[in-house]
Amino acid sequence: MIKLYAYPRSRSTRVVWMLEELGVDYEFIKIDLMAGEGQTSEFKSIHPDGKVPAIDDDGFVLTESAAILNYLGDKHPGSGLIPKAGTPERARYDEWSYFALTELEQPLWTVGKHTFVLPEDKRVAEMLPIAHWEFLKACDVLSRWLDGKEYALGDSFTAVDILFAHTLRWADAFKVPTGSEVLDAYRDRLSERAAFKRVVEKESQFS
Ligand SMILES: N[C@@H](CCC(=O)N[C@@H](CS)C(=O)NCC(=O)O)C(=O)O
Repeated sequence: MIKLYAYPRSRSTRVVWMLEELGVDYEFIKIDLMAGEGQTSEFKSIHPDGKVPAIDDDGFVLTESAAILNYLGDKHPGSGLIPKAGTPERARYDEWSYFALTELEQPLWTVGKHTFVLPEDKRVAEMLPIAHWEFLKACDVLSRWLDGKEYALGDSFTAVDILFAHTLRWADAFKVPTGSEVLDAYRDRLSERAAFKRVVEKESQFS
């Protein structure tokens, strides 16, 4: 069974969501980041940077949330959660996945880090206006792409929707507006999925 090293409402939520969409059995192993469990030498032998998520699939250890989604999707090609490699659909999937991580998540995480994540003496308040501006710029691009679409790649839900919806839910939790009714409706629509409700239930058991 896949072991998932996770902490509720962190980037490991993306992997919980993927596993719930796939209907794959997994063991949720809580790494209490707030209690410093990420920094033990035991956990660092799994994730060298002491972060979540990480998975152990029968001895194969993998980190980085998006890479884990791709690995799981490729392992279950019948799920349709990731387009087949070597197709234009996969290229489009990759394009928007990289956008999610580098254009959308990055400025939002900068806001998070310099508002509540980093120790107070490492926070730089002057970075916040530019990070907000960059996030809104990325939201505008995504909003125009999603307008009129049910999902990021069109008619069917894929793992890139997990990256987007999770990031947009973080924005909501961080009280950072997207400036887009399209994005807010998309986030709320995806949060209604049965698999996501199971994610909330699972994480509540470990909160
Ligand atoms: N790029 C990594 C980022 C992982 C990451 O930063 N995880 C956070 C939780 S959301 C973490 O474990 N932080 C603990 C720490 O920085 O010590 C991914 O997407 O998996």
